[in-house]
Amino acid sequence: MSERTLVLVKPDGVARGLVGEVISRIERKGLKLVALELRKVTRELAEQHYAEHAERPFFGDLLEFITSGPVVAAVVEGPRAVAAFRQLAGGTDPVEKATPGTLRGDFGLETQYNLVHGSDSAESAKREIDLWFAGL
Ligand code: RTP
Ligand code: MG
Repeated sequence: MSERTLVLVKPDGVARGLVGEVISRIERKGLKLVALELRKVTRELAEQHYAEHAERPFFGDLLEFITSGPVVAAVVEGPRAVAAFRQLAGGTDPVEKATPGTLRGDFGLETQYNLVHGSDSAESAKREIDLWFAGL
């Protein structure tokens, strides 16, 4: 059974030239790209995307960061795609949680600048894909 997930290469990943690395790992894992686009993120889109964190102390910084430069947005498909990409990404804190061999573990140092986003459930994926790629 195939499912879809929304992947973002965040502004830090794009600025550091890690788009190819992220795409390459997605493809080598066996997942398939069904949409891929470089996007400037508006504040409105950022607020909707991260709505679940609206009450968190880091929300303002998170919005500043995610709108600070272009992101690469992708829809990725395959068996257990949500969990499979979260495995490739590694834990949210690139040092304390992500292990070497993961994107965050290999390339990240700080929780805010953790390179990639991946939907955290099939329900989140559906909501986020509708938000970023309406009609896909
Ligand atoms: P994401 O949604 O971006 O894929 O990351 P995630 O599921 O691993 O982590 P989540 O808890 O959803 O947090 C969303 C993003 O907010 C930033 N963050 N900063 N300063 C902090 O304590 C803090 N905590 C989270 C990170 O950029 C995180 O990816
Ligand atoms: Mg999350």
